[in-house]
Amino acid sequence: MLTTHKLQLSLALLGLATLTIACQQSPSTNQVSTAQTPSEAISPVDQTNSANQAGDSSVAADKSTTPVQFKVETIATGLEVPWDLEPAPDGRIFVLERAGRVRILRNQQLDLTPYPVTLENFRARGQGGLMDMTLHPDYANNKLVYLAYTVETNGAMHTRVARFRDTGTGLVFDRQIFNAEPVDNNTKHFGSRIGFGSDGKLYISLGERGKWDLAQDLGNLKGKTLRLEADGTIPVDNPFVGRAGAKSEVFSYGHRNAQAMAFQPETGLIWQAEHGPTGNDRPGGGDEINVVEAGKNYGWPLIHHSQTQAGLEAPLMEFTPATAPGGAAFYTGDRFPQWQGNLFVANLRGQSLQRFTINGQQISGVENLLSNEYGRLRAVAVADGYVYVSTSNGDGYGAGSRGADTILRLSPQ
Ligand SMILES: [Ca+2]
Repeated sequence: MLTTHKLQLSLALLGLATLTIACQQSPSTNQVSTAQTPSEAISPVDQTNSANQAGDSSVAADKSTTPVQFKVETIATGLEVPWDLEPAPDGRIFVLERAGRVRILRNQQLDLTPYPVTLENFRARGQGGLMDMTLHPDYANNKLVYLAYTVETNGAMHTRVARFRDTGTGLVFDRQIFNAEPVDNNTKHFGSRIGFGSDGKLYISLGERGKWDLAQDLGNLKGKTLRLEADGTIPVDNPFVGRAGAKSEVFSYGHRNAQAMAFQPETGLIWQAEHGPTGNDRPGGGDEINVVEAGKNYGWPLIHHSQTQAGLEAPLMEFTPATAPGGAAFYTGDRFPQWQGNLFVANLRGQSLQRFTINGQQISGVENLLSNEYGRLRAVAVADGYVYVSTSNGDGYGAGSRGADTILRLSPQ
């Protein structure tokens, strides 16, 4: 059931969004947008059943939920399912296309020639492909980057994370970091977001590959968040180290398919958004936002949507019908002071960029941006105070053809 003040929160934001649309000036650039009325109902979880839901401030007192006017520019076109946007400290942004290409965006221009990289045994098939990149915490000095992608051996696929060195003219293989074995012969629920936490450890989100019960099996890596050292070895302080029958790589479990992960700068908390069931496995919807913590069980498939059960973590917020979150990033920068510290989540089926205000470990407000204007949205990144978003209309679920995808940039109006 909905708690009263969360319901009021959603209604308050609906009102703000409507007001903003009414006040919006005519576009001064090629494409302009501002807050849109949420296209889908948002179903906050029952706060009475979650220890993490106390102490929300009222939306009316939270100025950060006020919609901000911004313009949207299309800065790159002709892309093939750009799954990740990874900003580098030198101002470049790496663009990963699912088909296996790394591209460079610099000075708002996409290099015509892909950035050379060789991915051994790489295969883009089903939901797999080249999925994510993250930079080593000391990238500025060691130029090491990590790629997550799917490989195929004997007809079976799995997720690999490998490390490369950025030479300035391409990426050169350094070493394999992780292989999500055993392999599986289906082509779905790879998860495959990667990133370094504030503790310097490498976190990997792995989907359950469509085999629900694996998410609860600590002896299997699927349906988990994993935690590794930068060289791929297993940290001795991982939560299940030494437990009989458990994989030591596991950090959290009970995940269906988390394709969005972001590290909160001020707190180091790991935020994930994951896909809920499609209707084939459980009733459709129930996409989740969670703060992922060591040793915790996020419930799939034992609980889903806003269900609760002792010992299992219910989501901070869930979305029915499905929004299908594809990427997430925290805002830091000077161009949108009102967005400082907000969490952005790009949605595929939801065709929106959601902006969440956060109070402690709670979501205190949500605003839907870009709703139904650009189709499916996959990756979101923040660089130099701008917000970058990629579309994913050519991914087989959208209406776009191969090569139909774009990168958008949000800047102050
Ligand atoms: Ca990335």
